[in-house]
Amino acid sequence: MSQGDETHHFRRLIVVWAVLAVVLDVVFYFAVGPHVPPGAMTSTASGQQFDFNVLFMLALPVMLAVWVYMGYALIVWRGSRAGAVEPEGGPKARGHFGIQVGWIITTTVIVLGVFIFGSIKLADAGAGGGEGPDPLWTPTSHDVLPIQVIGQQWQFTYRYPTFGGFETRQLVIPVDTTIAFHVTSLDVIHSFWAYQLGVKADANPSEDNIAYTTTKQLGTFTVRCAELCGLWHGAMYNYGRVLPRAQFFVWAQSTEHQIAANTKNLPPFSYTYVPDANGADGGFYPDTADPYSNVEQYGATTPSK
Ligand SMILES: [Cu+2]
Repeated sequence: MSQGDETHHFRRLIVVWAVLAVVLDVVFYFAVGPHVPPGAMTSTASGQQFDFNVLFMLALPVMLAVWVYMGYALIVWRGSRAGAVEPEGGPKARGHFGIQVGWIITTTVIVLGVFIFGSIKLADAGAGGGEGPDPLWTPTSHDVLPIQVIGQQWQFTYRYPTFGGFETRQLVIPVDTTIAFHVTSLDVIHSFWAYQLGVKADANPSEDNIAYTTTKQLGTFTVRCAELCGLWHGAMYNYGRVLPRAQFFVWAQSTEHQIAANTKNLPPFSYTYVPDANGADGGFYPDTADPYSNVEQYGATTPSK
C-alpha cells in the first residue's frame, strides 16, 4: 500500500466520521435531548438534562470513530475484496508523530474540557445536590421558600416553617419559586431524591443539608429514599406536586389550619432534631404529647405521668 493510498483512506475516514458525527449530534440534541431524564421541571433538572446531553454529544463522536473505522475496514479492507491489499498499520502507527500528538491533544482537551464544564455547572447553585448546612452557592433570588424534609424509617415528612411549622406527608410546592430544601433525619441515614426536580440530598441525623432548586413546570414528581436505610427502604417513597402559586398558598394555609392541633404537639421548628435514647420516640415528639415507653434507658430522664 503506497503512502498516497493511506492518505486517501485516512481522508475518507475523517470525512465520513465528521459528517456522521455532526449529523447524529444535531439529531440527538433536537430529537432526543428534550426527553432525556430528569426532564425540565426545575432549574436543576433542566441543568442536569443539559449536562447529560453535552456528555452524550461528546461521547457520540468517540463511539462513531470506532464504529466508522470498523465498518470501513470490514467493507474496504476485507480479504475477499478484489484487489484488496493486506494493510500493515501496526509498526508504522507506533512511531507516528502526528498520531501520537493528535491522541494526546484530543484526549487532554476532552478530559480538561469536561472538568472545567463540570466545575462551572456544579457552581451553578449547587446543581441540585445537598450542599450541607452552610451552602457555598446560594440562589440570587431573595424570595426563597424553605421546606424541611425529615427522613425517618420509613417515610419522608415535610415541615413548612413559614406556615406555622406544620408537618405533613404531602410535598406540595409552588411553581416559579426558588425552594430551599432543608433535609434531615430522625434516625438513620436516608437520602431525599426528588427525581423530576433534579434534587438529591443526604438526610442525616443532626444535619441540616440544604439543596436549592427553582420550579419551572407544573406537575407531579416522585420522591424516593436513595440510601439503604433498613427493611422497608424500598417502600420509602411518595409523590409530590408542583402547583400554581395561588393554589399552593390556598393549600398551605388551609393545611396549616386543618392540622393546627397536631402542630401544637410537635416540637418547635428546628433545623435538626437530635434523637435521644427513647427509641422510636426519637426525641422528636415532646414528652407531654407522647409519654415514654417503658423501655426507656441509657440515662434519659423518665417523665412523670
Ligand atoms: Cu430511607
